Amino acid sequence: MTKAQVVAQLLPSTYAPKETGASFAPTNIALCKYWGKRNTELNLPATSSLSIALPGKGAFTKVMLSTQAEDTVTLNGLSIATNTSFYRRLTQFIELFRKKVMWRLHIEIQMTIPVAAGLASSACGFAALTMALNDLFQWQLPLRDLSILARLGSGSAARSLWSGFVEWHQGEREDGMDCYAEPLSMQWPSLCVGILTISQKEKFLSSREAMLRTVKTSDLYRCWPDKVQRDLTQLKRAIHEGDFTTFGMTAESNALAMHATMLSSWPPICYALPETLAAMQQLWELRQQGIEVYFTQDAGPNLKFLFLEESKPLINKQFSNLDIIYPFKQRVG
Ligand code: 2P0
Repeated sequence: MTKAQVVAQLLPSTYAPKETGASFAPTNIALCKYWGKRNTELNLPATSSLSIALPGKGAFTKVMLSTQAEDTVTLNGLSIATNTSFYRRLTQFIELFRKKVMWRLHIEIQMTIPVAAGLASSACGFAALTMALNDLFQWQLPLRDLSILARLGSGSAARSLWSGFVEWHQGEREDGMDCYAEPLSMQWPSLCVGILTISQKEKFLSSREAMLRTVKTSDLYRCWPDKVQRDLTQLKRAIHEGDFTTFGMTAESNALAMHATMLSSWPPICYALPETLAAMQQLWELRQQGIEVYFTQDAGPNLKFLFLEESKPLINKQFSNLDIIYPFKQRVG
């Protein structure tokens, strides 16, 4: 099954562009991670996952028909060269939807987060692009179908179409038609996410490569699918009951287990920097003092803290440079 075959199943048989399409997609932080694929062509994950969207942090994307000989892309106002992997990844995705050769596009992306520093820039990037294309080509597809299309660009993009908690179902079908995300209805207004930026440098190894290597070489990876299943159930129960201790503990343990599978890969993969470990130690000390704060970490050295509003003053005292976000109180775009 190819991407083009999936696209053909979902899109209307004929469609035509209007002048401009635009959309915003928030970035998402996984509380139960996606790590490993059952199908690399369609980005079908080995397990389900669960995330939280970060309002105000993400991608604003505009797509326009262009008269240029090839597609053009700008990122935060700067033109992207055609020989970069960023350009190639985007235009390969666009190619899936181009009915007529003369439909050349100009794509303008404004990111409010650093690109490729483990803050899920590809997730919000491909989600915003998919929704902007839906607007441009007037497909009028439901979000569930757009989630499937966004996944073809980047797995975690399947989760970036909504605010709040989002679950991405692993599905079983070979064509991935049952592998989409959907939002959970539960809200948690006092929940805070604090971003501790340790480095904004581009990661040394892409998530895509790192996942492949982990699945191929890590002995610990065999335990991962069972761990995810348990964590997912536990997280959903904790969200439902407002049980912050179980929520934080499960998210932190899930992230640490994912990084353990990477450390046990060969060659080993370690996204943490010395400052990452120092911050973890500092956070664990705070917890020993009775302050409920947990962390999660993605494919980069930065940490995302999870805590409730009531703990904010004490946490801010120790970590004065935290960028604090209220996922359920702020406007999405
Ligand atoms: C996640 N990450 O669940 C996990 C946790 C990074 C660590 O999804 O190959 O950029 O495009 O499907 O989506 C990053 O992986 O990988 C990711 P592809 P993607 O958020």
